[in-house]
Amino acid sequence: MKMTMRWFGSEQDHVKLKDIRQVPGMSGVVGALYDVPVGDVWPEEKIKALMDEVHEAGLEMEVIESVNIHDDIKIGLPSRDQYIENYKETIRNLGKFGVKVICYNFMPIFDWLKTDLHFELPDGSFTMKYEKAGIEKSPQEMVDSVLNNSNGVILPGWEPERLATVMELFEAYSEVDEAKLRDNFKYFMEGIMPALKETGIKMAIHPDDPPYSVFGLPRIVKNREDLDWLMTAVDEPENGITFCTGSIGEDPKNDVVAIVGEFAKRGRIPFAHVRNIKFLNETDHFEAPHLSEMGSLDMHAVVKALYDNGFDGYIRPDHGRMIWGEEGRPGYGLYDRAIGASYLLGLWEAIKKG
Ligand code: DNO
Repeated sequence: MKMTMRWFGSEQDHVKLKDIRQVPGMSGVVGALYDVPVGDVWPEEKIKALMDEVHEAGLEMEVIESVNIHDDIKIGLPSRDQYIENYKETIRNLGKFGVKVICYNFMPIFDWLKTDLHFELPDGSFTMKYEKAGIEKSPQEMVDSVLNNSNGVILPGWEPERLATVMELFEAYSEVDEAKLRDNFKYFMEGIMPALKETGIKMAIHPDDPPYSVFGLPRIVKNREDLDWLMTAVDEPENGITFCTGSIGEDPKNDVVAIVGEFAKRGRIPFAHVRNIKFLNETDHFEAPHLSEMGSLDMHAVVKALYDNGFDGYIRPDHGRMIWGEEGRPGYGLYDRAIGASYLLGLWEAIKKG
């Protein structure tokens, strides 16, 4: 198991590589290129420059999050073949620099959704909250409210250029139901498989957040059955999961511990996002500190399910609260993620020696 932390690059991230390095047990960062338009090939020189910077700081970068999937692939337009070729080229380029895992998602239009990015907890810290009623607005209103409340930083998956045309995107997805989206996933995964086999890179699909349909859009990574379909449809070890406890756990019907254990045992979890959430009721929650007793998920049981089932991939503590006056990208402060990582490493050590 390797512990990592997401890092948005020296231009965009208020957290410095040298500070990440000082977090005990941190093997590396999870990075990405943020200035390559979705669908374009990631150029070797840019990958190299980023990799060199990370290595100079004494860290690794074996996981990329995300190489995003062009909407034409998810919609299934004829132009998808070119985008799949580009994706293969990006995989090969990343493989040249030691990348082992690519995290991505297959959510139409929106990546993750939260309704409050600065929810204050009784201890004075700030976290993110999700209330189902909060997304009962038009897609355009949703986009505006997220873009206007993100502290001037671009949230992952919420690139303003792409979302500027959100209503046109909705039109383009009008014929895409879950069955079609599944077909398009299979077509994509089979298409890139030769590049994965050549490089040894594993793809790790991120679950839908929240794990149900929003704004009438199809979603295909919501629960155990979906994960089983995805893994069986292209039954290769390179077709894997980014197991995100906070996303799968948002549906109280999902048995997070059983699901993570099953897919770890099947060897299909190269990467895990491990964080806690606290339910306010059946549908709403906030992102809680990692500690089991502070949230609704049993973190000891999650880590144990990974350990007992032979997990040997990468973990990141995923999100953290904003504490000690830190300001920056919601969910991605240094301090609380460092505390979360230490706690998870402590659980791991105790289980291993147990
Ligand atoms: C949110 C992240 C997601 C994730 C993408 C993967 O903080 O977990 O944005 O990176 O869904 O493509």
